[in-house]
Amino acid sequence: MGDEINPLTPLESKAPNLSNPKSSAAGIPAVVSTMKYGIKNMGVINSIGKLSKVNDFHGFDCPGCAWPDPDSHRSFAEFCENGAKAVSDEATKRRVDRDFWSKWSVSELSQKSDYWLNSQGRLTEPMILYPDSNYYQPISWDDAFDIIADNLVSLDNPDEAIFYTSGRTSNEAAFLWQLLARRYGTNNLPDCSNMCHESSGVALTESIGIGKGTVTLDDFNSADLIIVVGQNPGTNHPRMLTALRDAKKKGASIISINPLTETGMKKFKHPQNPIEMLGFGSTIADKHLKVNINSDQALFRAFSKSVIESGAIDEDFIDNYTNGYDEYKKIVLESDLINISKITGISLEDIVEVGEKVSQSKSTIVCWAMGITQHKNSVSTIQEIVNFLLLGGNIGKEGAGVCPVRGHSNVQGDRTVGINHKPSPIFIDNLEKATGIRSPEKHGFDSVEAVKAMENGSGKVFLAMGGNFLSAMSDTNRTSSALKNCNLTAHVSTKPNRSHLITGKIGLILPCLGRTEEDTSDVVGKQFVTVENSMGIVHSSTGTFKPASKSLISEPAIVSGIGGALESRLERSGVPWKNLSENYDLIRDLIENTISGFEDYNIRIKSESGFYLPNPPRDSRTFKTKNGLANFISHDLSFAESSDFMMMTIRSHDQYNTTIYGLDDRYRGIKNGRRVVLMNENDMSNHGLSKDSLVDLSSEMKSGLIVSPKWFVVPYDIPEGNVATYFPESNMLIPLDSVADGSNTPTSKSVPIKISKSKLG
Ligand SMILES: Nc1nc2c(c(=O)[nH]1)N[C@H]1C(S)=C(S)[C@@H](COP(=O)(O)OP(=O)(O)OC[C@H]3O[C@@H](n4cnc5c(=O)[nH]c(N)nc54)[C@H](O)[C@@H]3O)O[C@H]1N2
Ligand SMILES: Nc1nc2c(c(=O)[nH]1)N[C@H]1C(S)=C(S)[C@@H](COP(=O)(O)OP(=O)(O)OC[C@H]3O[C@@H](n4cnc5c(=O)[nH]c(N)nc54)[C@H](O)[C@@H]3O)O[C@H]1N2
Ligand SMILES: [Mo]
Repeated sequence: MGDEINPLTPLESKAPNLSNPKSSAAGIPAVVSTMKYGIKNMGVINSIGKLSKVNDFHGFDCPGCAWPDPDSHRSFAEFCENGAKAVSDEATKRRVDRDFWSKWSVSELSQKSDYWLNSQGRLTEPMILYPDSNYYQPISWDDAFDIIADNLVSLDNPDEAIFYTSGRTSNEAAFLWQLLARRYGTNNLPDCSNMCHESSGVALTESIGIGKGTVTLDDFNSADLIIVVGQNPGTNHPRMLTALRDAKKKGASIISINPLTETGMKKFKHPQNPIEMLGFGSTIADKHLKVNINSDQALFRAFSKSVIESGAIDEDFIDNYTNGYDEYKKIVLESDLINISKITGISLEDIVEVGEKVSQSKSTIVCWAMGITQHKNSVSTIQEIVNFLLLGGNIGKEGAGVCPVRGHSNVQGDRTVGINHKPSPIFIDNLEKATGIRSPEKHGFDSVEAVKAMENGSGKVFLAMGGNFLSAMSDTNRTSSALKNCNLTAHVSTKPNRSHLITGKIGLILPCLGRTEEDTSDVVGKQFVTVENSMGIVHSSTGTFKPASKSLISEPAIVSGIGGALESRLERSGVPWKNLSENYDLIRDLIENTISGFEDYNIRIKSESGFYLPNPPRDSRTFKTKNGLANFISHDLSFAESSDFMMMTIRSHDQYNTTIYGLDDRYRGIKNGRRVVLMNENDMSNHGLSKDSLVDLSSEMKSGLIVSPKWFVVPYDIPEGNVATYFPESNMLIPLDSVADGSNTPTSKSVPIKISKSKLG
């Protein structure tokens, strides 16, 4: 196939309609939007019946996000607008079947938008794109498994194969997937975490000995202060707004830190509370600090200074549980608030006022997401946040702790059960004891390294368990050439996406059952899977809808199919693949025998609210770091700089990562257009731009200056010098080598760019 395949969604010809950003989140508009989306995809009767199953104890886990449900009342009341969109997107009545694939060539499809591709419906049967063909054709499951196994065994070295995972995959499928990679002989297990919370994992492991958060939902009810930084919960974790509202009612203060004043942090009208729906709603943030992009490390240093200077430190905790305080204290006291005010763009008065507030708090929680993890200095910023919390003894204390808010609904579980390109020696030993499979010790590729390996020819087979690697990764053009350089690319997917169009010599689409659908086996009948939420609770998820097509099989069955085909080609047989996929209890037994915390997995999982995995810092102030203590880690202050503009690439209200549900960003008042750049009005006038002006964005890449043409300017309340665009449209401007120190995460939230009037406009 030639170069006519477009790795990017096409340009947009019309400017979006603009109105003022909304002053409150959820409420009636959210219910209306939910119903509209549900009815469009599933019809009237279906949408009411189907949506009532979300997060029901006996139903399926919401595929929307990883925010937990209250232990005592998982119910319909916990559903939210964007969770409902995720469900109806999967439960759509539309189908992408063999007729669809014979009608549209791959090059024609690549000229369609990401929104169009997703809205065509559910994939129905395995499809193959043969070398030099422009049309996908049907293939049987067995033939597809044979092609994958043949390609794998033909490689010179197992490290030439890459096994990517996206975070919607269940614990059972993820465990089998890593077992397959390791049985084959590689740790090449990049995952979406590498682009997401990897920085949190790396930073927290060094600081407190666990790469996860240390709070439960109950802690929100006893916190004095909750800081929400670099996160947009109104859109991406709407159920978190209920927790924030309830915490406020119990007396907590809330501070929001963000270059944008996101609607969810202003006011919230609970969609299941008629009084709130009709009234003014609950105020969420008491104070909003409109920081410059990537200045959070400096801001938290200023908070630490207030805590130390006001004597609000917890000396007992520092003496008994921590290391490195003296060095940290020294650099904190040397820091200059005037300089911090300049870096952050926050006035000295506000820094002092909030400093007093944080010093008075007896229990503080800090929540963060992508606004913190996707910068060059993300690891040091997160360690600064931990240092700040350690000062007040805010780890392993009621109402306090770190809360990295996870994205994909099971991204945390996938990592727990072994999706890790850097397995620990203990994991390797335990896996061998439990399964007889000895993992190689050599670390595998993360997502960025995987692209480089495919680019230079040392990665030849790319297999993806979910996701949309092409569009989710940075540097779209390089990622595209890398994928095209492979012998084989194969994607386990539910909906069509752009990764299906940019393929290796052979492209395979392996369509699977979604989380919402019934999964039955001849051996045990109806099966359920398990997932872990953002707070370390493992619980079951049982699909209840009729599968979108009779030819769909489950994710574990697909892994088993590949495993079985591979087994017959390898010398000694190792894993009873078929038995495992026919009875997930057996997979859970293997997980129990490999990973501590899963004792009596098959028994405890039957409890309605699931069970908590052990969390030593939270449970007993035990820190499994190298020195057995919680570490203050001192870093020099740093921040991303640009001679022109600093761009953050964010999500609209109508998308789920690379899945575009619609073209509106309701809370921000942007309708019917995604190719927008949010700009401060002073910056606009300095550059002679007005509303709807067409601009080109450019970024310095390895290959020289890359231009992304024709973006519509939207005047917005954002600090000068900062701009925002939506991903994945802007991913082509993020250089592959621009990554966070220590975690290798693409710096999707700090991209230095230039803006000029569009030459094509
Ligand atoms: N509906 C819906 N739900 C989702 C997703 C989705 O796409 N749609 N995605 C899921 C996934 S995988 C994830 S990881 C999460 C993502 O959840 P979020 O992290 O909330 O998602 P983003 O849109 O990337 O938002 C980042 C926020 O950080 C702010 N920000 C950017 N840079 C900075 C900075 O330097 N400092 C500070 N203080 N703030 C900054 C932005 O203004 C924005 O409000 O959501 C999950 N849930
Ligand atoms: N510029 C920029 N880039 C980013 C980010 C950013 O903020 N800015 N965020 C990053 C983050 S946080 C993340 S997590 C990544 C996301 O990266 P990915 O996880 O790779 O991408 P998604 O868009 O979530 O994947 C969507 C596809 O998953 C498939 N799918 C959906 N449900 C299922 C299922 O149940 N099973 C299977 N097998 N497949 C399914 C569908 O076919 C769908 O097309 O993107 C990253 N990329
Ligand atoms: Mo994510």
